[in-house]
Amino acid sequence: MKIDLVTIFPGILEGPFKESMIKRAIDQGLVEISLVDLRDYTHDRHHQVDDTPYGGGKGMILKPEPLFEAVEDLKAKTNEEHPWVILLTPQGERLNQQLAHDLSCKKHLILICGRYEGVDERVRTALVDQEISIGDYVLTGGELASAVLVDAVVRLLPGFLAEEASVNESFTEPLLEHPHYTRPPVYRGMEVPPVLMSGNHAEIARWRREQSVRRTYERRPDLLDTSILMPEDEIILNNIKKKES
Ligand code: 6SD
Repeated sequence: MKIDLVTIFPGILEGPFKESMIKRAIDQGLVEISLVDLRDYTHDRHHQVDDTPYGGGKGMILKPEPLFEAVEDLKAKTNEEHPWVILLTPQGERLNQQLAHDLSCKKHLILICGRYEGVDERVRTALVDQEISIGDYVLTGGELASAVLVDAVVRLLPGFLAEEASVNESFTEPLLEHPHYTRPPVYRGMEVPPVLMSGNHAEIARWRREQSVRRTYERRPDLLDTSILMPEDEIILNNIKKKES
C-alpha cells in the first residue's frame, strides 16, 4: 500500500510513523508513507497556501491551486488506476473498524490534512473521494486525525499481525476485551484472579467471556444493541441483569 499525506505541517507527522509497529510495517515494505509539503506546490515568493474567505468572516481558507496541483502530481506519479483521495474533516463520515477495513483494501491513499477554517469547497467537490472524521471533537487540523487513520488501517494490512489477532479484537467482535494480568501474582495487595493461574483452560475461557460481556454491558451497552450474541453470551448477560435487580 502507498499512503501520501498532504500537509502544511509535515513535522507533526514525522514522529508517529518512526516508532514501533508502523515503523516495522514500513521497514517490511507493507506500506510506503510519504509526507508531502503543500508549500512545495505554491509558485509565489511567500509560498502562500491560504487566503481570506469570500463573503468575509474570520480565519483563512486553504487555497484550491496548491491542493489540486499536489494531488494531481501524486496521481501522475502512481501506477494506480484510482488513488483514493480522503479529506480529514469534522464533517466527514465517522471512522470505525469497518471503514478502516475497507480502506485497508485500497492500494493508494492520498490524505489531505485541512488547517485553519478549512479548505476551499471546490477541493471537496472536485478532488476528494471521501470525507472522514475520527470523532465528534474539534482538532486544530487534519494531521493528527490522519495519523489515527493511518494507524488503524496499516495494522490491518496482510502480514502486519498474526492473522487472527487483528480480526478477533474488539470492534470487529461486538464485545469489549476481558481484563489482562501479568506477573507478579500480588502487586501492592492487588491479586490476580486465581482462575487465571489455575491452568484450567475451559474455566479461563468462561471467565474471560463473562468479563467481556459484563464490561460491554456496563461500559458500552450500545454495542450489545446491534450485535447478535452467541447463546452462551445471552445466558451470561441475563445472569448479570438478574444479579442487578
Ligand atoms: C481545519 C481540520 C481538519 C480541523 C477534525 C477532524 C476531526 N474528527 N475533528 N476535527 C479536523 C480536521 C479539524 O482542518
